[in-house]
Amino acid sequence: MRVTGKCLLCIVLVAGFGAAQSVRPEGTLRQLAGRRGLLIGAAVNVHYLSEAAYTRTLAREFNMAEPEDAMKWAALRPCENCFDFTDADTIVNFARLHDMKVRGHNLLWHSYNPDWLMQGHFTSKQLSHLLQDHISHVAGHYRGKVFAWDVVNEAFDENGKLRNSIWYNQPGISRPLESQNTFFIEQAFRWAHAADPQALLFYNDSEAEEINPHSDAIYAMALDFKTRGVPLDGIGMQMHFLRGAPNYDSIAKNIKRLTSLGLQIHITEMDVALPVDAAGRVLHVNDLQWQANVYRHIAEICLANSGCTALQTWGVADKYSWVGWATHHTKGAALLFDKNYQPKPAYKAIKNALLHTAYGH
Ligand code: 9MR
Repeated sequence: MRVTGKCLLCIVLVAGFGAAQSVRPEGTLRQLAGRRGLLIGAAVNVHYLSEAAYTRTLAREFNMAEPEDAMKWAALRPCENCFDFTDADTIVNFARLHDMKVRGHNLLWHSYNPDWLMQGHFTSKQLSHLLQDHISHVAGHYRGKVFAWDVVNEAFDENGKLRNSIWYNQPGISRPLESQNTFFIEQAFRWAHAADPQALLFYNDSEAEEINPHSDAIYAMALDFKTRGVPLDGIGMQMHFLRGAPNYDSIAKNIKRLTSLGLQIHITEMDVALPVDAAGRVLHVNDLQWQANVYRHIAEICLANSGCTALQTWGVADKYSWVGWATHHTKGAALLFDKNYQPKPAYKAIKNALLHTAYGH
């Protein structure tokens, strides 16, 4: 047989397809998750979209993306009267091109705010206007493109107390005398709903996955909001596991009490950190299987409750992850793909959960 240039390409493509099939006969993560009606996501950093292995892995394995930083105030709002949507738009366009849903993160946080805002000595009334304007502008810009927003991020501390912030009490946005102390959160949700009535609106927090004073405070707020018709659709559970395995029963119970209010749960920022050497290599090879078990348990808990509709990791591969700098590079290797974008046991474990866990009610 004469092999023309075109045929040669066919052979390469068929060979490549065959290889991919033999590595992953059951399909990619997003294919399996799609069959289960689960969104499987990754936090995305615009700087790495120029790296072929990064974009290939992201588009092949995930059906949801969330800008890791590009939608935060400091990124979007370089000065009081200007918005810069360049990086965030790049991520949103990438996701849309690859048929991925986009989660927005976030509209109100005590952290990662621009200096002009933090040092502007604004009055409560001015802060109200700034926040309303920001939410309308940003949620309006992404109307129909961002399907779910982390409207408010990490407003409570681990004791269930509202954290000090410009939005809450320093000096806090202006509020009616008789209002609750969660008024600034409520207001953010109402403004987000007005800007994009179709978007799902989430409250997102960390270390509030299990039943504890932190999650009790979030539950109390959620119950109050649902009772009074504040447009809250779901709770984001970050699930950064940096210090060992969580209490799975407690997480399942917390998810159940929240979904019983009619709320969705999104697992929004999952990673499972392992001890690593200075080069980022895992110290104990058995840890990879331990890590896989944590991922599998969480995926199973999510799949067992039909209100848990998304599972997202905080990054695509171990090559780039906040865990390294947050732990002075003593921990890392926290994601589903290693530094060379090769799938880890945790990847297989989530697939097994998707293939074998019974449907939730
Ligand atoms: O991973 C994010 C890192 O790149 C940023 O520098 C940092 C500050 O904006 O935020 C990190 O992401 C955080 C997320 O926005 C909220 N939950 C905790 C995440 C890890 O710190």
